[in-house]
Amino acid sequence: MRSRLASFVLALLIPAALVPAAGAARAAQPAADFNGDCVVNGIDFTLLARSYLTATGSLLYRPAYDLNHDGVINIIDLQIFDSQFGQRC
Ligand SMILES: [Ca+2]
Ligand SMILES: [Ca+2]
Repeated sequence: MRSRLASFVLALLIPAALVPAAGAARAAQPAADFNGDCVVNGIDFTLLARSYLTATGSLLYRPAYDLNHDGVINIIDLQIFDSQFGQRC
């Protein structure tokens, strides 16, 4: 919840059209947005690439990058990533 002071300051600094209303629904974050910046781009690809061809038990395996949750980060996850590339929140 945004404080009244924060809302006031935002109203002074940012045009109203750019400020979401308090409680406004936000589009769902794509699963492939690994760094949480609300866009699936090359940065997320770099993160996935570091764990490519790893499986559960590997030090480099990251569950978040296993987009189909099968315990392996491979071409299937890359295809899912590709289908989400460019998506935004
Ligand atoms: Ca991202
Ligand atoms: Ca997988």
